[in-house]
Amino acid sequence: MAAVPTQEYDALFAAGKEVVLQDLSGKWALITGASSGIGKATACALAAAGCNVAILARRKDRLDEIKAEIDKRSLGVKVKVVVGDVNKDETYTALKEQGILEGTDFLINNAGLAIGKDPIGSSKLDDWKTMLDANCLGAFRMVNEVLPGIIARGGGHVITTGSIAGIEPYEGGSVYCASKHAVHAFMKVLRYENYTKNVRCTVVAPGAVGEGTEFSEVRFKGDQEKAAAAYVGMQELKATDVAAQIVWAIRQPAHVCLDLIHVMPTVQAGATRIHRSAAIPEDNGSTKRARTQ
Ligand code: 8X3
Repeated sequence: MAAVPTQEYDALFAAGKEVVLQDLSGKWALITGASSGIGKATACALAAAGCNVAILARRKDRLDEIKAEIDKRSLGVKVKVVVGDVNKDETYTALKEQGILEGTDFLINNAGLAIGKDPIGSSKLDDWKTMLDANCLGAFRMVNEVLPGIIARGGGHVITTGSIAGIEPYEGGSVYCASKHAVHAFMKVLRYENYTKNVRCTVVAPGAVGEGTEFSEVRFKGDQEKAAAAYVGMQELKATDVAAQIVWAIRQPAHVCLDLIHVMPTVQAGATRIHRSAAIPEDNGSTKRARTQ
């Protein structure tokens, strides 16, 4: 039997300063939920990394704005806009017509939401349906439709936005947590079924993500005060923090798959363990006053 190859010292030292990342030029990423938050940040970050992007969401004006921003930066990438809902048949017709179903290398399966934070017994059925439709059925269907093309192209990457809520449920989060647990389970099965086909599968599971997103506003149905209260006294994650993780996962060497990226604010150690304080550390080592309501 051949010996396991050794790694030279030069390689050991290089790992700390010259990370070899994959070149994304000529590749296509399809990003769902791309009109805001993590999806929008990921579209911009991937374009900056040289990847062509197909951006999908329901709000055309937002998508057009993102396309214009990418175009004006002359990044040398192409942008396709798809206006649609991940649960509608016509969205998949449009994806097919634009050659996206067959042409995607990386699916950033991000569309989803939390809506309502009422306890079981007084939750709204419509809120549950909305979350299950978007977070589960829509996300699962998107993978089902895009995966054959990825396999036909010789491999690729499916990244789905999970959550701390998919790892640790919490009061008031019943169906949101259930939907994200389902997402994590679905992605595990996807991994089991595709690790022999050069398809990488990643769940990115953030804790509290506020800045740059509409997450909390949507959850609290436009109540700005309640939405802001979620992040008082803490530096939560920004949309760009999560986007950077997604780009990092995609750009890993081809033999490396990040199955789960569980990224949390430094001050959050669990779904309900958040340290809130009067002063928030900044990246430069100083502190700023905590956000207040
Ligand atoms: C978003 C994080 O903690 O609001 O998925 O569920 S949390």
